[in-house]
Amino acid sequence: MTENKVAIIMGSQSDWPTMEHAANMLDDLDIAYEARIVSAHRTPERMYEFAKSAKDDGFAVIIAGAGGAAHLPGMTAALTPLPVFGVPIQSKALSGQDSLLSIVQMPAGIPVGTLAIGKAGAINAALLAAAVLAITDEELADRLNDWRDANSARVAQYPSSES
Ligand code: RP5
Repeated sequence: MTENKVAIIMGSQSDWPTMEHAANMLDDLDIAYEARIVSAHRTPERMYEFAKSAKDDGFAVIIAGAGGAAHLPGMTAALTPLPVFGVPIQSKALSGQDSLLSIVQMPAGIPVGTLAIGKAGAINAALLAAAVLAITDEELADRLNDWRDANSARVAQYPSSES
């Protein structure tokens, strides 16, 4: 088990079906994480306390999922020196384009690494977190390489009509 911990935070319980994909990916790579609901709008004090203490609490990377007017990743990034990867949740009203633009358009000075909308973004956020941790963790680097090899091996050479 990799000791460096990843924090998966999200603005709402309704984000979990998306963010669970990040958690599952971290499980597959045997990376320790904690998942928490931390809303920039509804629980701003919780967000502040989490972000200010995240580094001292032993987290190394933060994955933050939010939808709509998605301030959580940017606000969190403003409060911690840790790398923050933002996952735009696929909102009902605008299919996640609101989430994406809210997260990706950070003014210069406070970066948020923004992933794709929805499930793909959640999975890739976990893989990106793994890649960061793997820089200083050779065993994790091997597991990540194995996962990538297996991912390649799952791609058939030829298309099939059978589902
Ligand atoms: C955001 O508002 C959350 O990240 C969520 O994606 C969105 C809607 O939240 P709920 O109304 O479903 O709780 O803060």
